[in-house]
Amino acid sequence: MKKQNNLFFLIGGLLVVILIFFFVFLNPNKINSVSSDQFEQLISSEEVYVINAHTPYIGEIEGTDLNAYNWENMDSYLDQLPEDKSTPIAIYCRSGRMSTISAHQLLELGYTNIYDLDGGMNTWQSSGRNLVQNVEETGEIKEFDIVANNWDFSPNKIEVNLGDQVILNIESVEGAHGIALYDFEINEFINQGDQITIEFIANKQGTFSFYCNVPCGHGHSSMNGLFIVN
Ligand SMILES: [Cu+2]
Repeated sequence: MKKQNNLFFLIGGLLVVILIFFFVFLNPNKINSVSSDQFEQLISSEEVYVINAHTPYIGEIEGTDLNAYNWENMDSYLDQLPEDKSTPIAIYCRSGRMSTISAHQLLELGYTNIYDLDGGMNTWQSSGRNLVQNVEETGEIKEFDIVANNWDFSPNKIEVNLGDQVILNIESVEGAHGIALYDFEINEFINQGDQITIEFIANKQGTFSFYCNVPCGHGHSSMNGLFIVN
C-alpha cells in the first residue's frame, strides 16, 4: 500500500512538473518582451511583420509595416495583418505601454508569435538608434496669412491634418519679430514691413507652440500661438 502511494505521488508530481514546464516555457500564447538589440535583429527579417502602436505619430522605426493609429482596436486591422497567425509580429510604441495592450489583443485574435519592444521608441533612441519620418502626404495645401505686430500673431491658432503641406505667409506690420516652431525646425526673422513664406509638411501629430524668437519688447514673452496637427 505504501509503495503504491509513493508511486502515485511520484507520477502525480511528475505530471505537475511537466504541466508547469509546458505553461511557463512552451506556452506559445505569450508575448515575448525583447530588447532593442533583439528587436533590430528580428525586424531585419522580411518575414517579420512590424507594427507601430503609438499615436500620435512621432516617427517610426524603419521597416514598419503598419502604423496602428487605432491601437486599442487591433481587430480593425485584420485585413492588413498577416493571414498566417504564426507569422512573427514585432510591435512597439513610445514607452511600451500601448504596444503591450495591442499585443494582448493580437494574442486574442489568434497570433502566436509576438515580440514587444521593451521600453519602446524611447529605449530604441537612447540606444543610439533613429526614428524615420514616413508620413503619407495628403496632397492638400493649407495656406495661412499671419500678421505679426506688438505683441501677437493673428491668427494665433493654426490647425491642419497630418500629411498636409503647410504654407505660412507671415507679415510683420509693427516691429521686428520672428517665428520659431522648433518641432518643425522653423526659426525665421521678419523685419518690420517684411513678409516671409514658410513651407513644410505637417509630418507629426500633436499640439505644438510657436513663438516670437526676437526680444521685441515687454509683450514679447506672450507673443506665441498654437500649431495643431490632427
Ligand atoms: Cu518677440
